[in-house]
Amino acid sequence: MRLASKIIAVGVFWTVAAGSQGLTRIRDGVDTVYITLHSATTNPHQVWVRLTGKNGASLEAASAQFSLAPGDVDAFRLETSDGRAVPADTSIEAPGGALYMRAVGRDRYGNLIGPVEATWTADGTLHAVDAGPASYLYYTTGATVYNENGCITATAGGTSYRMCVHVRVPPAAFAAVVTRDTSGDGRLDRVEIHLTRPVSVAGFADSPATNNVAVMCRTRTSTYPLPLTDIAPRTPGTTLDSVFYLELSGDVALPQYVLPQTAWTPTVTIDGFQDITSVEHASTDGAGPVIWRVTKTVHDICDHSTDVVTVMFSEDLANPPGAASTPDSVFQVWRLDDNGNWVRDDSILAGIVCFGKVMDLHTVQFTMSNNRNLTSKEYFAIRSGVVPAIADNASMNAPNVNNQRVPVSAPDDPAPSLPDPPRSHGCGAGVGLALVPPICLRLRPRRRRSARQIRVG
Ligand SMILES: [Ca+2]
Repeated sequence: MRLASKIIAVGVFWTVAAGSQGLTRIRDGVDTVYITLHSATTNPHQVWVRLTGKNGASLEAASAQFSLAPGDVDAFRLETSDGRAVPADTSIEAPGGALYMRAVGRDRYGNLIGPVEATWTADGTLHAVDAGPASYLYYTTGATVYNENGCITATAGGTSYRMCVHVRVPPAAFAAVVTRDTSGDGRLDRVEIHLTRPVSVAGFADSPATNNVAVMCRTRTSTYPLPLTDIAPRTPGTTLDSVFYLELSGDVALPQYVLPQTAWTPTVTIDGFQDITSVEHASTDGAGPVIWRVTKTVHDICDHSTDVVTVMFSEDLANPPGAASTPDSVFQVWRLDDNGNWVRDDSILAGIVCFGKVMDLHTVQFTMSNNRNLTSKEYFAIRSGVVPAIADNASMNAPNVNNQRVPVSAPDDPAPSLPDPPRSHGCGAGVGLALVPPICLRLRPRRRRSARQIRVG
């Protein structure tokens, strides 16, 4: 600054607000005084000089007002969005929990710089952070599937700030539990577990403690387990999965094996796994119906057109085939040839125009009006793609493509008898008792009257 006077100052005694002071010598009317300003407030700044001479003479001058910016980053801290310091140790819960933090720096004199760009790292078992550089970090847990522990470090201006994080993930709940009859033999062989999030395969499927997983059937008088043979992830070889298969024993010696199970809805309990809820969950019916029994009743050994075929399914159907369906559109007919190979021949049902009677929701009848002789060498299965579709009454499950082939129990060579589908079975809703009235008049060739049946006169 220039002083408005020709007084030759020979020296300046100076002070600054912070209390520093000193004496400098002016030569030829010019000198330089170095002043360090270290209070970078938002108010305007101004440097003012007064030279005081003898006898009260003085000269004054002031600089223009100016803003004083803070210096380089010397230190910083992590703050929340409302300016509070981020705790050194924080816990959040996945998948909704998140952390927001920003790096706020100060210069060597403590002047606030504001948000400063930092680089970010995470250690321990924490999932990765966006390394930046960025002045803030938004750390989400939407994809976190198991507990994590570690610390996040921000580095700016050669200094670092570290805070530790614990991400807690609640146990996975059941999204769905669904029964399956993958072999199509009418017994449950799998229960599909659908979890709300992936869990460690190593911690669940590979656990030898299958005893901690129970698939239970309940009757009105007792409760019994369906034994497991394995727990497998849906995707072999994966480390995380949200769908697991509880493989059920197909041991024919088990007492429940003699019963059709495609309507059963056992409960599932998983105990002792940190990542999975231990709350019991009922399954839903995901097993399609199969044929359980086929019986031919002979009324006239000389007239096969009077033979009545009764087909019992393993569970109630939503729409048992009736007047609108023909047996050959609903069933496949198979035989074993002399070499033990399956040979399909539906023609033995050709020409039968409809089902004769719907006994109940899981039993239908038709008459061999085509006069063909059905024997115990024939096996029945449900055709796939039947219209209207054959489906169970509980969940509209269609039959498996590989639904079992059941031999005809015929008087010539009765097939081994199996128990009926229980009227009130032990695992959920029972097979219905509702009777559906006949919906189709039985059509069969007109029979000739014998001479004794002809009325005369
Ligand atoms: Ca079913």
